[in-house]
Amino acid sequence: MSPANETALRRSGVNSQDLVARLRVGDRRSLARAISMVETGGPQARELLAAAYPYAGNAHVVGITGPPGAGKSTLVTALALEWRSRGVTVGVVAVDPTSPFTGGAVLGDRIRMQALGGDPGVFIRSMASRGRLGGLARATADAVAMLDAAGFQVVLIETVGAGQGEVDIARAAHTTLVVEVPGMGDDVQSIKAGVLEIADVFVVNKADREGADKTVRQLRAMLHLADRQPGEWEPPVLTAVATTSTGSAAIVDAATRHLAYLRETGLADARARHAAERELAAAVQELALERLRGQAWHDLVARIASRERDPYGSAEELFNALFHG
Ligand SMILES: Nc1nc2c(ncn2[C@@H]2O[C@H](COP(=O)(O)OP(=O)(O)O)[C@@H](O)[C@H]2O)c(=O)[nH]1
Ligand SMILES: [Mg+2]
Repeated sequence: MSPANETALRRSGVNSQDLVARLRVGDRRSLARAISMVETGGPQARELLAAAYPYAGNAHVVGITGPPGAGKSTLVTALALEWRSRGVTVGVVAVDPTSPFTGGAVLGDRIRMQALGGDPGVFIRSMASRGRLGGLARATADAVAMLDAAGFQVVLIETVGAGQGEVDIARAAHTTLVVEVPGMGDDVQSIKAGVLEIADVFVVNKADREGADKTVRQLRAMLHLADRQPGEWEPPVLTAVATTSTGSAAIVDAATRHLAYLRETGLADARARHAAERELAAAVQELALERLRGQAWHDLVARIASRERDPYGSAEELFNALFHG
């Protein structure tokens, strides 16, 4: 540990090894604190992630994405209850800022979610921080790692929308559920291409409404057009009424089958290697920027802006100073 890190840790009175040891034996306050620390990022977060790293990698990470109001949070609750009924522990990370987990719930949602309250086999966390270097995707992946290290067997990530940010977040998941609702339009274009690529399971929620069958047919027809190798995973299209937990068992079954498929085909290992590469690249970038952002950095930024210098030569100069200086 660098002297600067030691000072930072002493000041905050937190020892990463202790904190990880406590969250691993089920201390929820330590877990909450650890997630806050990784959300903030910086040297302390890295210490903590390093200490937790050997204990993570066991959870089945499941992303749930889809448009606002599709019923993702309600579905997360229903799925968590289903997994719990099978004796599986569940962590939840809600990235959706309008999520009822963060307080935006109508009464019915709160009542349903109370079914999860007080259960030591469930831990729900909403992501707050936006400012971290590397962004929300990194902070989310690190929060997932903490829940994973704490021993939660399934970790659910709720994200809204279909932008690049959500795709990045979904990459942290083994299995991605894409939630649609009936009446999304007759036009297949209304389903964003990016979402199609990341979907391992489609859920047509609000199947108590008119048009669910049609939406299912459209999705299946679209999936049929995709080129697939023999034996390749074909995303099932399932229906749900999240408010009554209808369809939860079939969704949990499909997610479980998808994980088995990833393991049997060796894709799970390949994904783990890809993830490791991304993590290493991100860590190198974070560390390099942190070390390089001194006075010389700001001088260079000003000179590059005025075209006195160019970014490539400047980067080389900074690196040379870092490694040989
Ligand atoms: N009719 C019906 N309403 C639902 C269903 N699932 C969720 N809702 C309602 O849809 C609204 C939005 O749900 P929420 O879970 O917050 O959606 P999110 O924005 O995707 O997380 C809430 O009022 C839910 O009670 C469903 O299957 N059928
Ligand atoms: Mg939500």
